[in-house]
Amino acid sequence: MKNALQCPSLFRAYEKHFRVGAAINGRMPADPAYRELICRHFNSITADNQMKPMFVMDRDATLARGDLSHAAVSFRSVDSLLSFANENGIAVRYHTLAWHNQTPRWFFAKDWSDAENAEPASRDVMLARLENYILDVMNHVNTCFPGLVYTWDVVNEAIEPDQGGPGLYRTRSPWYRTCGEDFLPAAFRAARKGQAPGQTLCYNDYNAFQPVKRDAILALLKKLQAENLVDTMGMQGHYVMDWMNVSLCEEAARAYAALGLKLQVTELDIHCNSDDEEHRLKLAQLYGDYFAMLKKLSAEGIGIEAVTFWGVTDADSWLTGFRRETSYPLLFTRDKQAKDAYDAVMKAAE
Ligand code: 9MR
Repeated sequence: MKNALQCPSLFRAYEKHFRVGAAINGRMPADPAYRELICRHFNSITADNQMKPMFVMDRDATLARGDLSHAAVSFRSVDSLLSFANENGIAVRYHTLAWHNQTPRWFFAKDWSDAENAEPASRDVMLARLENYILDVMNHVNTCFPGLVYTWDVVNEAIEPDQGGPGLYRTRSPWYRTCGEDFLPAAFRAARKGQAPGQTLCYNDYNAFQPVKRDAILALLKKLQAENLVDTMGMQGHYVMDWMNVSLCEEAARAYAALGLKLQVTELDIHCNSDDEEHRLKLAQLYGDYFAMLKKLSAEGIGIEAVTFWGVTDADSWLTGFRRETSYPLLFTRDKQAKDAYDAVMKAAE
């Protein structure tokens, strides 16, 4: 294995096709080895957490402001990441504006109460809070860091077949419970108002390759397109080695692109619970096939804006905690060595 700090750049290898990005955490910009690794291999970053509503919405300031339809926001964690990107000439994808998760529960309460059984705010109030929040974030980012963000995850993970009523919407989401499916077009309308020229608006979801979920997402995207509200489909791409199916990913990517949308792979990793030789080679095969497929789509003229890994090295992956076993899902080892999977991705670019 080779030191990832000395290997040829991933993003340069794919420059003709799409940006290559990574999700980073708040500690990485202060770590010289991570800084070097990120700048060498990625020309797009997003935050694994710091840009999510729970890190931006400020309850004390909201209570002090006393406006029941307008939460106060604080951009400390967002700005430190945007400054890092800005100083190093790295573009940013903003993840995420409207999400059922990592949004404080008080944001959905009638009187900003933080109690578990608080009375929810009405639909109209929630739609006003949603628009105010989205515009506050977009205006701040576009004013303080003009030209830095190229794409916004406007709504994340609204379709969930296991909870699905009509349309297979995620019915247990506080957004769905307060506003029904109307929160989706409302979020995108606000984002259209807040976007700067050249930025794209993205719907983002996981398991977007699975036929049942894919078809529900396609129906949602068509509704949004009828009002020209969405530009890009974000296929997250959290895969598991034993069931990842590159052909199904290709079929789904083609179906989204056939609507006239751009594509992004927004959160790529392949869970794998060993790094013995057999697993290393299988991981390399899957990554190689996957990137070859993406490159083929791009060569055919399908617009792929970016492919973003969910983490930089295996040490940063959320999967180890989530799967309750050590995971080896990315291209670089915990010691920042380039794996066979890195070689396979580079080979697919040739
Ligand atoms: O990587 C994120 C992890 O640190 C958080 O604990 C988790 C909380 O839900 O969110 C992770 O990121 C998720 C992303 O925001 C949306 N798609 C699924 C990702 C992995 O769970």
